[in-house]
Amino acid sequence: MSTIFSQIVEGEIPARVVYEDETTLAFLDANPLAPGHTLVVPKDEYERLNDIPEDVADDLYDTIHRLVPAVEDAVDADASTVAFNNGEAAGQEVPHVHCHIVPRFEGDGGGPIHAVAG
Ligand code: IU
Repeated sequence: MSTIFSQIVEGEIPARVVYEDETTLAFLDANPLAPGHTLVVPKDEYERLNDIPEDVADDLYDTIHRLVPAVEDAVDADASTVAFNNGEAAGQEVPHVHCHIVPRFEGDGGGPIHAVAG
């Protein structure tokens, strides 16, 4: 059975896609912790970070690297929390690697967003 994020990749479930290339997709989180909260995923399904082959990991990092400033600019954020919940005990709910880009604002009181979760 494919993950909900694979279904988004396949266009079977709607999402607000903000970036797409051959190997990665980025879309707005359905339950944002802040305006502009974005998830970046590899299009192929891997459960944990270390399941990802190196070439795909490189592509994923490139997309994150490109999107962090774009997301911050889009919502005029001061900074961002960029995080993976890697494994169930760490709060990973969807077993398909995803990077959270959570815009942060001076004085938002969110601390480091311990356990990034909706
Ligand atoms: P986590 O790191 O696995 O806990 O994060 C899962 C995220 O996926 C969480 O922020 C949810 O709001 C988000 N999400 C989503 O954007 N769309 C969905 O259909 C589902 C979860 I299910």
